[in-house]
Amino acid sequence: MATNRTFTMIKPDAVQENHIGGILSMIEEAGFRIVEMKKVLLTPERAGQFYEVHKERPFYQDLVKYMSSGPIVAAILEKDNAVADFRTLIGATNPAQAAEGTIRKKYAKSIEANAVHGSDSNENAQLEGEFYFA
Ligand code: YYY
Ligand code: MG
Repeated sequence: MATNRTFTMIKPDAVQENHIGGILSMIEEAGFRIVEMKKVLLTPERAGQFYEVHKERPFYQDLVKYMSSGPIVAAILEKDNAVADFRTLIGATNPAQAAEGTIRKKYAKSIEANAVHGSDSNENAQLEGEFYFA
């Protein structure tokens, strides 16, 4: 089951600019089923916990501030090969390097405000999903 699921967030800039619908359309058109979904405003503490793996990185403080700056949409997605296929669909972290047809190419504004999150492994997909939908 876990191998066929991934976890995503639509980040504050994309929510603020009314791109929830456009992004969910790209996700559904790519064959993902939305299993769970909710809109949430993270506290800085919760955002910090979510990105704890990055806490030694220079961008961590700014990332926590950004991710708690407005509501996000959290969702669990299902599809064969969900984790890898979703990383392909979202594109590179830095939108300047994101391929044509990817969500980040279309909607990301910067490396920080890059529109969407996608889990990087089956294990993290499980943990990240539980973080919001325990
Ligand atoms: O998995 P992904 O979101 O593509 O990138 P990560 O390397 O896991 O970084 C998480 C998050 O941190 C990224 O989506 C934006 C932000 N970030 C940043 O602001 N500046 C960087 N140089 C690298 C990442
Ligand atoms: Mg990552």
